[in-house]
Amino acid sequence: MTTNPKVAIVMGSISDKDVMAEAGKALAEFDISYEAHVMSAHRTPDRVHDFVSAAYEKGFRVFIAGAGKSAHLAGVVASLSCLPVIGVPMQTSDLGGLDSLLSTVQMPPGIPVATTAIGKAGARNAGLLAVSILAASDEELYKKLKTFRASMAAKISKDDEQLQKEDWIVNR
Ligand code: RP5
Repeated sequence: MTTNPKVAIVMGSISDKDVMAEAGKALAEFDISYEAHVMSAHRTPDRVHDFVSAAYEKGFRVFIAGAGKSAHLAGVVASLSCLPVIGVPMQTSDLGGLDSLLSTVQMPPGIPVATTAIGKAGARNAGLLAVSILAASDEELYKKLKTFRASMAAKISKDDEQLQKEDWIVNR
């Protein structure tokens, strides 16, 4: 946790912590400060209301909201703030996360939530999307993001080179 956080990561339960940590890690790779809190749309609606209503004035610019099952957290956050909201659907034991995904993604017109993939991949992408949103008005950050993408592409090229050297069944 650092000073002047730009991103607020909220999660519906402490059981979401390990997944949502991926969002925090992605932000940390770009030196983006963030705060993370547990608050539930269903169990602590007042806490969600109070935190989200005060967020813009405190300097937050993006929300990342992760929740599972009837996952209303991202939608409720979006209903309370005009800041961009990225929703991360949690994997669940009963329906595999399809429940969380549909609850998060199917927002009615007017109140958008940018929904990522289910689970850890989605949480990482939520962090990276928050970086993109902030980078749109921050040239330094934009350059960092381009360098990050270029290094990912370079790794793919290197992996392909390596694959060609291997005696692998597809290449026979
Ligand atoms: C949601 O219900 C949380 O986001 C969590 O993913 C799910 C289960 O919560 P716990 O029963 O583990 O607290 O509100």
